[in-house]
Formats: sequence, C-alpha cells, structure tokens
Amino acid sequence: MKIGRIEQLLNERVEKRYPTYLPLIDPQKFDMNKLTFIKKFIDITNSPLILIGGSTGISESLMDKTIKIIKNEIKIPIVIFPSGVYSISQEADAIFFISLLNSENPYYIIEAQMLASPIIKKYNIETIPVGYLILGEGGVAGHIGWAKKIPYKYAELISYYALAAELLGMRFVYLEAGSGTEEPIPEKVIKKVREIVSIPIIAGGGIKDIENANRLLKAGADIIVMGNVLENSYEKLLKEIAHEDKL
Ligand code: 1GP
Repeated sequence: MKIGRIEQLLNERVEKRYPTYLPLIDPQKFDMNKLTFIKKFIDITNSPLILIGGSTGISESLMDKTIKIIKNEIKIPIVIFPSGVYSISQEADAIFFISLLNSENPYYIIEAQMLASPIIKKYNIETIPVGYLILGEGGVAGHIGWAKKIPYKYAELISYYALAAELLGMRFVYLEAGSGTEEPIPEKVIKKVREIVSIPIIAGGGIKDIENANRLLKAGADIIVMGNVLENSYEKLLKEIAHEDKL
C-alpha cells in the first residue's frame, strides 16, 4: 500500500530526529477562543499537523463542523484521531487508522475498523496504520475501549505488544496513558519499547509540560500528543515552549 503525503511528512521528521509535538483538539470541548493559542503552539513547536478527536460526544457532523472552522484559521493538515466510526469526516486530510491492540473487546481491535473501511474509501482519506495501546490507568478511552489493564511495571510485556504491532505491519505504535491522566507514560516504558521496535513511537496522555514531553522524546518517543494542557494551563505551557532551546 502506498504511503500517503502526511505519513511521509511524519516519517521525514522521525528520520531527522526532529521532535514532533502534535496538538490534539477535542471537538466536544472546542472553543474558538483557544485557536489563537493553538496557532502559537503550532508556530513555536513547528507542528506538522493537528489531531482531532475525543472519546465522548463525537458525531460526524460535529467533526465536519469543527474541522471546517479550524481549516479556515490554520493551514496545516488535520488528522482524525478516531474513537469510533462516527469520528470519520470527509473534511479531514488523514486518519490514524488505529486498532486498540490490548482491548478485551474485538470491536475495538477489528470490528469498528471493518465498519469504517468503506466510509474511508468513499471519502478517499489517507490512512495511517497505528497500533494503539492504552496503558496504566487508561482514562476514559481505556474504559470505553475495554482496555486490558497492563501496569507500567510490566514494561517488557508492553514492549511485546508494540513489537507485535510492528510485525503485523502497523507503521506507528501509540502508547496512550489516557487523556488527562495523573501518570503519563513513564520513561522506562518508552525505553523498553524503543529497544525492541523500529517503527516510530507516539506517546500521549497526561503530558502537562514541555519538560515531560522532552523527557519522553529523550527516552525514545518520536511524537508527543498534547490535548488537555492546550485547553487548560496554556499560558504556562507557552512560556515553557518559548524557552525551549531545542525547538
Ligand atoms: C489522549 O494522548 C492524548 O488521547 C492526549 O492526552 O489530553 O492528557 O494531553 P491529554
């Protein structure tokens, strides 16, 4: 299968070891007033794209509406981070085509994807295959997705799930701690996964400052997703980013 334009963009950055911070916008919590800050965040961090998605309150019409508003204001690609079939919007440029590999419910491993596939084909959206693992406390996404709990102390076991994703042909692995969680993915888990996989590692969930993000990048993550912090304590975050030499 041909690798699409947006995936190539991500791959180029990964190859150059260029740190990638992706802003995640939750349509349910979206507020026009936050766009100025999100724009600044994108400028300063040189984010290549915006992720859009949320665990609850999502419909295709809400996705369409929110993406249209963002596209009018910010001219970078918009990539869906889906929570279900209802997350697919023809307004988006690409979709993280995720399979929740540690779900106890086959719906989240392959059934939702099966239902989504004809819609994605019809809308002609670029798909980026991502093995998704919800770890630790897991947050709302973990609850909804029937994620089988894997404590962080089983870092080796986690790394085998990630390796299985790679061997199955998935081109990214996403280590998710759950949106807004108190305990983001620990560095030791990222390190263990980095030791064993060669595909890019995406990390997200509960990352509240750039220091934390950079520790995870240093441990071996390639892409950091930040959602909640952009909705809440953004002024402090902006200052931290502005002082970050690496960017
Ligand atoms: C959630 O990984 C993302 O799916 C981002 O989490 O909202 O806590 O940044 P936060």
